[in-house]
Amino acid sequence: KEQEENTAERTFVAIKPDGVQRKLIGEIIGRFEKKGLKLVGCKLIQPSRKLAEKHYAEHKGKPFYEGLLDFITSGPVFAMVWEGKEVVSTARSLIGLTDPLKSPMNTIRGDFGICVGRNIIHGSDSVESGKREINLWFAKNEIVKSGVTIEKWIY
Ligand code: ABT
Ligand code: MG
Repeated sequence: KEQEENTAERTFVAIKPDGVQRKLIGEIIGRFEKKGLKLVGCKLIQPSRKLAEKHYAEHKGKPFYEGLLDFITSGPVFAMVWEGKEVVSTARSLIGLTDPLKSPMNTIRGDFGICVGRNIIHGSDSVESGKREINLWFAKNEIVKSGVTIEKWIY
């Protein structure tokens, strides 16, 4: 029971076209796994313009919006769902700040990025955004059920 409560939170994480092209998928999955988070869904997907528009709806009208859509649809994206205790904020900590140059070393963006418009990876910014984004990118049957594996070495 306690274990169910600890691991129930989920977040949507996506390695953007720059991260995929730079062969960072394995490195990034490794960092999330080593932290103790659990991968419950993943796929390589070329996002449609429509999916990108829905994903970045909050930025509609901003000066960088069209360029952002061009970028995110420019190549394959590695979409993932991760599960774990406070996984939304934990994932954001592993990812770092929006601007890779301001992001500390030992974060993904701090270690691998230079430019805010090529910041390698996305992570949901709240539990609510996480639910919305997981529903947007994944069908229900593409995510494994909670509690299928027991994480007794972590919780
Ligand atoms: P995402 O994980 O992509 O949502 O990034 P994050 O939440 O850290 O930052 P936000 B503010 O959501 O940025 C979304 C994308 O827009 C890009 N961007 C943002 C710019 O290019 N210029 C800007 O001035 C701002 C604020 C960065 C993010 N993605 N990329 N690529
Ligand atoms: Mg964001």
